[in-house]
Amino acid sequence: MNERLTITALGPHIGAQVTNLDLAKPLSDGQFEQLYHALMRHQVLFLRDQQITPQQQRLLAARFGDLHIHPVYPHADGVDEIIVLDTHQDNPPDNDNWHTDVTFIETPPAVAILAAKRLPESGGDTLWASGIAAYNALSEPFKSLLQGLHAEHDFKKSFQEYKYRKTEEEHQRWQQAVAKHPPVQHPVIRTHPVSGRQALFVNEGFTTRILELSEKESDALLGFLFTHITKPEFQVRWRWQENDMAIWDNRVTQHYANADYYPARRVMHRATVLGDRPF
Ligand SMILES: O=C(O)CCC(=O)C(=O)O
Ligand SMILES: [Fe+2]
Repeated sequence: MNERLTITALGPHIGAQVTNLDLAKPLSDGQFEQLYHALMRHQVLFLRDQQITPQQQRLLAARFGDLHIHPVYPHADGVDEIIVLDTHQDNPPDNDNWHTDVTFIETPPAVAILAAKRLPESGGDTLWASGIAAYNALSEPFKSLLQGLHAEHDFKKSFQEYKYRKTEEEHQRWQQAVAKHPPVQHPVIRTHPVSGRQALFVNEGFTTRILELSEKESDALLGFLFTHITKPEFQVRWRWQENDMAIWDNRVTQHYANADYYPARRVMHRATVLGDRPF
């Protein structure tokens, strides 16, 4: 059996397409190793024509580590670890901001796996940015300034109360999630635990302030960094087809889900693999 994956880079900094792999079947150790290696190098991988059930997606994700169960997003029937992002007229998209998933916990996800189940006629692309490329593009004095700094990440910055008031039950779930998720602190620059590469690790979705700076300094610096990450040079943009999958290294990337298709419907399934404490 030919087990070699075909990996085609989509740009010099971030993104690659993988062919010759069926993610619905259990991967051999050799296939998994190649996939993981490609993920470390390219940070986000794309695969077309993947017919995968929530159960199979959970099994695939579990190869990468322990899975996260999201505190507020709904999940697939009987599969708590698979988030269903079903956006339509009455449930507007809310990932149209640059963010790294779940940085509001002490051990933010290492990897996330997204499957496109139902797409609008056009639009709904997703963009990923490399925190490694963004960091590398900074000047040396600026890198030195950032090295010693820590930032606060807060669940409430993206999951705002007004969005969770449709029913009493929904509001209670939100309140419990807030109580369970006080703000956490992470370094502004993190070191990838496997590749050793350094990456910018603040994101507009969850990062509220830099702890060692005055409020005005923090606002100015975060404002610059949030803009810096949006440079197209650091990015890859994926135009989805149904049954596409994306796998990203959530330790060193951010992403933005374009909401241009609203109010049309779009359904995605996500599995989220826990990581370790950033350093
Ligand atoms: O819907 C998308 O394309 C991405 C949504 C998102 O931010 C996520 O799955 O983490
Ligand atoms: Fe996300």
